[in-house]
Amino acid sequence: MSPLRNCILNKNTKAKPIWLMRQAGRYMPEFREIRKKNTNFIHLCLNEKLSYEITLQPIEKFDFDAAIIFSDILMVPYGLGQKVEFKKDFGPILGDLNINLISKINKKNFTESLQPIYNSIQKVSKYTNQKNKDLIGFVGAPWTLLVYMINKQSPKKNLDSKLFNNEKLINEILGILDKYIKLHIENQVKSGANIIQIFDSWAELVEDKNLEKFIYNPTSSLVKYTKSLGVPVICFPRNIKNYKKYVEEVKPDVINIDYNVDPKLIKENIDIVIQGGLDPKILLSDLENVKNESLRYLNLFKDRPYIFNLGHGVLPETDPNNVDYLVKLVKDFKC
Ligand code: 1CP
Repeated sequence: MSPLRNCILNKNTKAKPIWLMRQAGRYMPEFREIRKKNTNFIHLCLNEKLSYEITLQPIEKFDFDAAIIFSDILMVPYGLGQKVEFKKDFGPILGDLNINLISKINKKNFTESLQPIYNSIQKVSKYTNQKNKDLIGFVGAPWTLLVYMINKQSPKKNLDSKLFNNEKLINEILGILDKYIKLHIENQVKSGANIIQIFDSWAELVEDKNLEKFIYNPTSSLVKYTKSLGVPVICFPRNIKNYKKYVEEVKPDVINIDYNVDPKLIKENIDIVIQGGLDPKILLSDLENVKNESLRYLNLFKDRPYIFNLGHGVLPETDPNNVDYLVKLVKDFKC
């Protein structure tokens, strides 16, 4: 069985499979070369030949155990007809959210506008099946997509909390997102993705009293749906305060932890498969430090099913040689 599925489904502890969030991206000179010639990021995500090539760049270079399809969580708002652009050195900029327009989208239009992503998944899955590797499809969680859709830019830049006061509108958008994120999951699974990861990058912005309505309920609906397709699901509610409660409420197969949480406490309190944790900044330091910090996670989760990953995405300034060193270290680790 492929390495991640063996860890997730059979609770295998003998090997620690490894892949990294944002493994296909800006720290790789091979990616930057392609990106220079393709200034429109959305078009790049919808170029099935290049998306296939970019997805496999880190697999061929570092021999990761899983590929993650080169795309973006904001392809769902794009598929719903909202304008999405990526401005250099700024990040995403979305157009006004026109609920009347979005309500007119149907499943057929949505699937057609994202078809190149599904074609790319089909091609990558032939490669990953042949090499006995996994292929991760992904979506943004409803809350995180809602934040980008109504804030129209990263909340890192600015977030107007008044935007969330219109409860009727928020509920309407959450309803639409539930339907179309499920469709995006289904299309990826039908094309060959054999694991789904749900990114809730802005889970930390939700106050405790609203967790049920914005995080637990909408995400557990997606988790149930993904499981019904026979595919395991990994959740990453970045910087959520209470991972234990999240796992109890949302019931993913795997929980990806961030780097601010103490992994010892996670080990003591959570008994499902764990993924990630290492601070991506560690990869900017020297190899000795990379070794010591990585061994901390590997030794701690030695007797547990554990997928090696980071506590957030690989940073653009990361030296690819450090990534190479890390992958070898994890693969040589004896459990
Ligand atoms: O060259 C460039 O400027 C583009 C940089 C880039 C890349 C390589 C963006 C812009 N997205 C991606 C790809 C991407 N995004 C992947 C591909 C597969 C991989 O290698 O992992 C994935 C899984 C994502 C997921 C994603 N996009 C998330 C969730 C994970 C996370 O990092 O928190 C989020 C929040 C986004 C939105 C997004 N896409 C890109 C940017 C700059 C942002 C905004 C981030 C922010 O708000 O600061």
